[in-house]
Amino acid sequence: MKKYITYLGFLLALIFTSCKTSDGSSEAITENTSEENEEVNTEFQFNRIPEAEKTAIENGGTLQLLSYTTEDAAGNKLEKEAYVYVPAGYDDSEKYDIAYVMHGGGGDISILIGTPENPTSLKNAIDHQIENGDLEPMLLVFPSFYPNGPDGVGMDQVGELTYQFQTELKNGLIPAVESNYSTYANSTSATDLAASRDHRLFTGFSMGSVTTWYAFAENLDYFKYFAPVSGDCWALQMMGGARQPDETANYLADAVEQQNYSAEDFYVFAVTGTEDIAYENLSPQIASMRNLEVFNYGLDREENNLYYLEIEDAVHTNEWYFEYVYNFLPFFFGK
Ligand code: FER
Repeated sequence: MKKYITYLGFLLALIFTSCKTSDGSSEAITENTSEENEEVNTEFQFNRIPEAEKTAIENGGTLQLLSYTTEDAAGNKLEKEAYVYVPAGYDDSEKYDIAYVMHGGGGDISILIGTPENPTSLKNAIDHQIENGDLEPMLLVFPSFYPNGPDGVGMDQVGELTYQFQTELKNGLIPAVESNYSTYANSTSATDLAASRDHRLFTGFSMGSVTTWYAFAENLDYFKYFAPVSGDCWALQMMGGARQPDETANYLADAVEQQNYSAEDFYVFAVTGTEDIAYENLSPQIASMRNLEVFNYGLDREENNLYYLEIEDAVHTNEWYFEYVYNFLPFFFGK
């Protein structure tokens, strides 16, 4: 009988610890994994952006418009722009971590970060995190995969544009940004960009997440970190994460090998909400990835290379993306 009660208690404790709080945040769960009762965090500690951190600080970072010339896949010349978030106190003699951040379908270079006159709450929150010391001063780049804006571009073309963007990213955008701003790249040669990949993140929301999976498959030599949010990999087909999860996972695993990298050379932090329209597309893909040897699930950045954060009740909006960015930037580039 006593044994039975102990077992029941254990079950109840299990159920209790897996409950999520109703405000969408989740509590860290610790479990005993070894004889020595070593505590291992198995769940990410997610924090909402405090309201006070959505408002502007004095002397925060600046948004600078960068113009660059590049080529599309057919070799046609493109004149493009991106916003660059430059942290307060930026000093050309220092080296900065850098994130490339891609908007979703219909978006543009200001939809996520705003403009110098009208910054978004994401821009303000990043200013606060750097001012508070939660985040090292870093650069963030906000480009667009649209060559000439979103007008008249259909869904079928958008997928193709997120793929084509990989050429521009490597040959046009990264060299333009990193020859103007001081990063860990000593020059914008392919060798120096690859040598500094530990200091570079690609992230995006929705179609920006589709772009992020392509960056993983095509530009792993320039990026170690990836945060695909609320969007699956479309390399095999549109919504491939839902329609061909195993094949999509295999494609990503093969891409690691084909680019001459291995399990310890990347970390993918995927996020979505349980009420997000992309939840049904991303979840099966991540589940299939977890079955493959190259992907090691967990939060230890030394031991693991894949994590999937699912936020209870969160939906498919830029505002939820801001909440996720606020959480994973310190995970990668915190003090
Ligand atoms: C997804 C990936 C991208 C998804 C939607 C999108 C529904 C893009 C939508 C849009 O830009 O309108 O997995 O799931």
